Amino acid sequence: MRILVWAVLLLSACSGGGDAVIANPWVRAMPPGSAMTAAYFEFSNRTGSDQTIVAASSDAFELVEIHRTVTADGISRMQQEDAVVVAPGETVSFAPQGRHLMLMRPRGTIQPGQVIGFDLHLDDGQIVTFSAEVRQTPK
Ligand SMILES: [Cu+2]
Repeated sequence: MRILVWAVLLLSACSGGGDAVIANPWVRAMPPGSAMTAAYFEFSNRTGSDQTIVAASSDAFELVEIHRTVTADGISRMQQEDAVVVAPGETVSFAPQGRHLMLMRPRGTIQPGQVIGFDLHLDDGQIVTFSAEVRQTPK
C-alpha cells in the first residue's frame, strides 16, 4: 500500500506543474541584428488555488524575464514583473503589446521553425514546461 502511495506522489510530481495548461505558444522570429525577442502563450490554471509564476528559463537563452508592456502618455515601455498570479480557473495571456517572456542573450542562432523549450517556475516549486515554435506571426 505504501508503494502505491509513493507511485501516485511521483506521478503527480512529474506531470510538470500539474494542472496548468499552456496554449498557443510561439516565439517571435528575431529580426536580423536583434539580440532579443519574446515568447507568447496562454497559461490556464486548472487547479483550485492560485498559481504564481515567479520566473522563467530556457536552454536557448541565457536570460529570460517576465515583462509587461505598459503605455503611459503615449509612450510604451516594458516593465519587469516579479510574479504573475493566476487565479483558479483563470487564463492569463502573454501576447504582443502585453505581457511576454523577454528572451535575451541567445546561446545560438534562433531560426524560424526551431522549437524552443521553456520552464515556468511557480512559487510553490513546481515547474511548468512547454515548447514553442519560432515564427514570424502567431499560428
Ligand atoms: Cu520585454
